[in-house]
Amino acid sequence: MPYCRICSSTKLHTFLDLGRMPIPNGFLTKSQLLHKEKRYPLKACVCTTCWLVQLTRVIPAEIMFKNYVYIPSTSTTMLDHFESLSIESSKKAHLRKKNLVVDIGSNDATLLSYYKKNGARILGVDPAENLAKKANAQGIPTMVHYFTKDLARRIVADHGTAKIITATNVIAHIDDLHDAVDGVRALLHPQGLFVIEAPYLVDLIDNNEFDTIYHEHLSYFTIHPLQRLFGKHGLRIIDVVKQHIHGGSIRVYVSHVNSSHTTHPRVGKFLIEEKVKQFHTISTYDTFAVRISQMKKNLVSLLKRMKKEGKSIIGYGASAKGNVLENYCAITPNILDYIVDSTPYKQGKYTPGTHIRIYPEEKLLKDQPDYALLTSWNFAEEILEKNSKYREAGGRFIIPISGLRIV
Ligand code: JHZ
Repeated sequence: MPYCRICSSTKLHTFLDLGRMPIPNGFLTKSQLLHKEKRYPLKACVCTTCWLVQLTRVIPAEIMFKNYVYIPSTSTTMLDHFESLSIESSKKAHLRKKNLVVDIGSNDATLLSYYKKNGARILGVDPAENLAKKANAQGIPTMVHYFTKDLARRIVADHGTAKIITATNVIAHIDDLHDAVDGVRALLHPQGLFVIEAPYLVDLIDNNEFDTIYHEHLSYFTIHPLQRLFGKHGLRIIDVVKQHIHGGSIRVYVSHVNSSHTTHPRVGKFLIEEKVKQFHTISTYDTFAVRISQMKKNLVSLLKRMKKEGKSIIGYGASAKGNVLENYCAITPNILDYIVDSTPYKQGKYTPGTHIRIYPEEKLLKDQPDYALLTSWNFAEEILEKNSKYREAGGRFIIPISGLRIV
């Protein structure tokens, strides 16, 4: 990436190299294990002009998103989260029945279904053919498409402007942010709200959540570069609300510059805090990289010691971030006997790069291994609670991120 995606500066400082890895959701069937997998460099840099953190290299989107295996709807945490997002945003945007809501990266339409329940007109946009097919079959109109300015104009011509546009965990996936934000501007009702959610870079760095850095996530946001981005396109951040989800995220509300929405004082507070916490200083990023390589050493030595003592270990959660952790730390079937995961699309397959077999969650209680490495650590509360029987019978979870610990 020779230029910053937001401000076009060439002043990019590379601070993290996680090595060469396959794409994070590139799960394999048994027969695909025989073929050589394609690996891509995974490096992060920071722009020292607008302080956007980004990957140094962009993998073509078609390789990653045409057929997508991640769905949010198998988690009750995600269902509750999306329901509360729909309630909060509807209130802020004064959403009325028959107003249009468009979700960019609508996945299996979980979020849109809450707006539909409340009488809004809804439209999903997602490039994943398999997920769009499922959503359309469930009565949620979904266009198989990337969100672009051209598409936004087509939607306006066919459906009118949108009172709410949502983009949860998708803005980080977009390479041409200027075109997409121009599209938002064209599609957004004069008093409408664009609502994005993305992992917050401050939490990512503070809690050493390096496994959120993977090929799908091209950018890692603080408010500062986002404000610069929206300002260039006649849009304004009116509020930022911290979210617990995915290790710490930001929900950012954006309106037209001239809308009647007032800007919440929280926005200014986020901007000040990011400066105070030295997110505009290169050493913050360099020291993060040093901590990550130490974390790797600590985790690998713990797992190796447990294996030496004859303990059985499995993985919990075939998440994309789990695949980053396993590839970076070379955690293979020599260490993890298998992984359990609730996603039907992943079960029966093997993890990219490390080739660990994935089974349904029930196998954990049946086999009662000594330890489960919680690679979906961002759902620790939900997963620990649902597996209380495993823990009562002596099973332990190893939580690798945000301070290595055993619970
Ligand atoms: P999870 C995804 O990343 C993909 P991933 C995407 N790129 C993105 O931006 C982030 O989310 C935010 C399983 N699980 O959400 C389901 C159980 O097995 O951390 C999932 O495979 N049992 C769009 O893949 C995985 O864990 C459970 O009880 O890193 C969680 O994946 C629960 C709650 C989850 O995201």
